[in-house]
Amino acid sequence: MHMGFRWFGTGFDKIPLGYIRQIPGIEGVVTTLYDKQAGDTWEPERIQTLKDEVGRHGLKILAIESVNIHDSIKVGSPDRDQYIDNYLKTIAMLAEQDIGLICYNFMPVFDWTRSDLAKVRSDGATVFSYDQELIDQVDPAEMFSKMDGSANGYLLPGWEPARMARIKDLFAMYEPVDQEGLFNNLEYFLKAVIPVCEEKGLKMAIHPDDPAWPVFGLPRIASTKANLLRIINMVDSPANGVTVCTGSLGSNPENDIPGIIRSLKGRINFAHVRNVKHHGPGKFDEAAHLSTDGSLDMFEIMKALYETGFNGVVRPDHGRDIWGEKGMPGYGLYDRALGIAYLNGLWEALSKGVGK
Ligand code: DNO
Repeated sequence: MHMGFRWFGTGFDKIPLGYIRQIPGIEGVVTTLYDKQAGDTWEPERIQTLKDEVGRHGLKILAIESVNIHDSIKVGSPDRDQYIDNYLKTIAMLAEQDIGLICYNFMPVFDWTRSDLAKVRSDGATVFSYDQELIDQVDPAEMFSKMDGSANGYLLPGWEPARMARIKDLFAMYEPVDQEGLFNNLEYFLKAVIPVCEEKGLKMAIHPDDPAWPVFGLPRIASTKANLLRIINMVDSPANGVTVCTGSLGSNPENDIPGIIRSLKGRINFAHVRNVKHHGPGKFDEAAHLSTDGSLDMFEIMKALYETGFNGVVRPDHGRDIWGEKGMPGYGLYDRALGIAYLNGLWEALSKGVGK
């Protein structure tokens, strides 16, 4: 297991790399060129500068999260090949600098969605929360200002203002795309990209839908065990893998996460490990990583990873805002560092035979 911490880059993230370096057991960061738009080609100099900056702090780039996919690829428009071509160039340039993992998603219009970015808990911490009834009352076009207005001045991942400004056009663009259409467009993309990944020694890891069901009537294709198996079988290669995001998959209590991990054996290229607390259908709050703070059994999750021989990159995920920190919602330092300490503890116990 290689432990990482998501860091959005200088100018976007206020957590110093030197602080990240002090988290016990940390190996590197999961990062990106945050100013790049979906469809752009990444320049080698920019990648090199990022790598050098991270390296100066004794850290590695463990993964790129994300190289976002242009909507033309997701929709299957005639101009998609040009954007796939740009993606292939970016893959080649990342691989050239020994970066071996890309996390991406194939969600239409919205990446992750929440109804509240700062729900106050009984312990005084704030967390992300989701309530389908509240989401059903929101006009999708208002969604961006709602999210942006409670982001503490940060740019939220997956909520690029330039894209969100075109939200009505985006909805129109996805109008003809149903679930099967989206599956087909993903398959077309993977068939073009995975052979190049194999050649260059880089792995792809699709991120599950968050929450794990369709929102605003848009199709979603990465939210169940059956769908994830279908995706990895589209191109049967270790380079075509999954990001097991326990919080995203775990938003749906019907998803048995240890079972999903076992059935994806060998094809989990990245793990985001966090907890959620269910409050009934379509309703959940995020939680501290600890099992007893939420509804997921984190020991069983780590055990499934351990027993299936997982040796990939892991990162903690959204944390609570605690101890007065007003960071990027979900991405503060303190609670995610606590999450790492806990996950490392579980892993050490597993590697010493506890629970056998
Ligand atoms: C949200 C994240 C997502 C994730 C992308 C991967 O906090 O989990 O934005 O990074 O879906 O492409």
